[in-house]
Amino acid sequence: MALPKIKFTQLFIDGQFVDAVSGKTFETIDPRNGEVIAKIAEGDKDDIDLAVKAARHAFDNGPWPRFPPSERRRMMLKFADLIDQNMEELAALDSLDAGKLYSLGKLVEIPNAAEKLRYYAGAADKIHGSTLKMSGQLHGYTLREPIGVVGLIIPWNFPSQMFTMKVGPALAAGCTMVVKPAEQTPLSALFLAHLAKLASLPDGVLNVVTGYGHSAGAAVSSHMDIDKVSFTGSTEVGRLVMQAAAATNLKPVTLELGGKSPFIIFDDVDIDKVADLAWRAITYNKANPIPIFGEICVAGTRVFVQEGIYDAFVVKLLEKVESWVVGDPFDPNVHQGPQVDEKQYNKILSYIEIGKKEGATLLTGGKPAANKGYYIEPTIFTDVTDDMTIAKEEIFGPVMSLMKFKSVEEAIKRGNATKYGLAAGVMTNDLNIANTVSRSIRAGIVWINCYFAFSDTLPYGGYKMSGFGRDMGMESLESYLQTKSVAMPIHNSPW
Ligand code: TXE
Repeated sequence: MALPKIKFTQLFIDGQFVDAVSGKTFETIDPRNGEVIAKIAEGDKDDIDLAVKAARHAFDNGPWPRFPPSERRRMMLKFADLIDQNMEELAALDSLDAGKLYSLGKLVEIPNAAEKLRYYAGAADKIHGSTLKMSGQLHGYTLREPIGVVGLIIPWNFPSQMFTMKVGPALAAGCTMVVKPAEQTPLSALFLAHLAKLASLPDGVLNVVTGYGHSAGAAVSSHMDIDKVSFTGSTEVGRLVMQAAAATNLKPVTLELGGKSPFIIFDDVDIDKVADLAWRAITYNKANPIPIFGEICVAGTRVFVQEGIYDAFVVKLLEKVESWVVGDPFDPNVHQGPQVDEKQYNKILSYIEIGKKEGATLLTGGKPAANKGYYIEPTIFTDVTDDMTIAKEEIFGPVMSLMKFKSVEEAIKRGNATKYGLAAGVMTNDLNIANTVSRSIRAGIVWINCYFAFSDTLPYGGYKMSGFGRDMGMESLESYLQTKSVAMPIHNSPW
């Protein structure tokens, strides 16, 4: 297919595409070959200030929070329709920028990005408070009001979906916003800003400032006039965001951070089916049949297999690897595209070296899969112990650690032996085991006999150092609202 033409490279502030105040630009890189795709405006603190000013004005004086909710819904639905109408271009932009499989973008991710807007559009007119009894001759009620101007800092692994996942509830609540996309993947965010304008969102409601995390991102989290920040990214940066929020205006933050999810397989399962699922649990988001390879925070990277089926399971996994094609994400026959950038590519390769040095056995893979671009072979380690670095730290790539266990108790204990708590998978046909393990694992989402079973309706977020607060579902909408209690005498006389 023809590669997309890059139409938008400037910041989107107050309804206009503009250069950065500094006039600076940065290069966005094609992970298939390391070549420059385009030069993008490099926003920093001055641009964030302008974007916040526009968002503040739109919030304090503009129509968005004052619209009847049905009007917000109508515009959000139009925005979603425009995403559908531009599905191929958006999917291609994300493939080009992030190395994501084009076919999956078109089939799954971009349609889903539109659906997220529809889900929250439907909620826009269902936001309401309560009427409450008070003592004496008083009654009270609550109003659910938009929290104000929000800062949305998003990563590169799901550029379009993360955009609407955060923008959707913020719009429905009546907030105005500044989005800071990842420096690796600015293209689709700018295209989405253009669609928002076509959908008639009033100027200043949705602003997009592309640029680096240490400058533009940090200016969002420390801004005195941003009322809330929603962040998805690394645990290290999540900590900085929270510190900046605390050191400035005490804005609430929601953090969706790293993970090291256990995928626990008991020996009563159908090995063939579960090997397939386990493979997808580590390869998702770069792999077909479900979407950059393992670049997803819920990746089931620690695969615990009960001893009775361990050897047979290893054989099945190797069969999957044999038919696995790593290559250009625009090629429909390819299962796995490149990693997003050189930094991630080097990070993954260095973890593979650490795994070997610490004594894990490299069963397959472990090397670059091409001589240009950021391609890495699907990699499986066996003989991994819980204290090895590859079993503890988030690798964010196609690297699976296989571990053997004996009992339910051992599986729970080792599954929980991580500072993270984002997701877990439990594969068994025994209901007692499924219920016991799912209730004992400390993670924000547990999948029983499935993996990556996401839905816009299902809240999503972490326990422990995987963060707090939830994206998706009505719980996310709640975090863009605040409650005002109003009290008044029942009879119109001073109380
Ligand atoms: O993340 P960063 P990176 C994990 C994954 C990955 C690692 C590093 O393990 O290998 O993080 O990835 C912005 N103030 N995840 O370096 O730096 C940045 O510009 C405010 C997990 O890409 O956390 C980008 O928009 N913002 C993850 C966003 O934060 C700052 C997804 C994420 O970048 C900032 C991605 C600062 N000081 C990586 N510094 C997940 N949970 O899905 C950077 N940013």
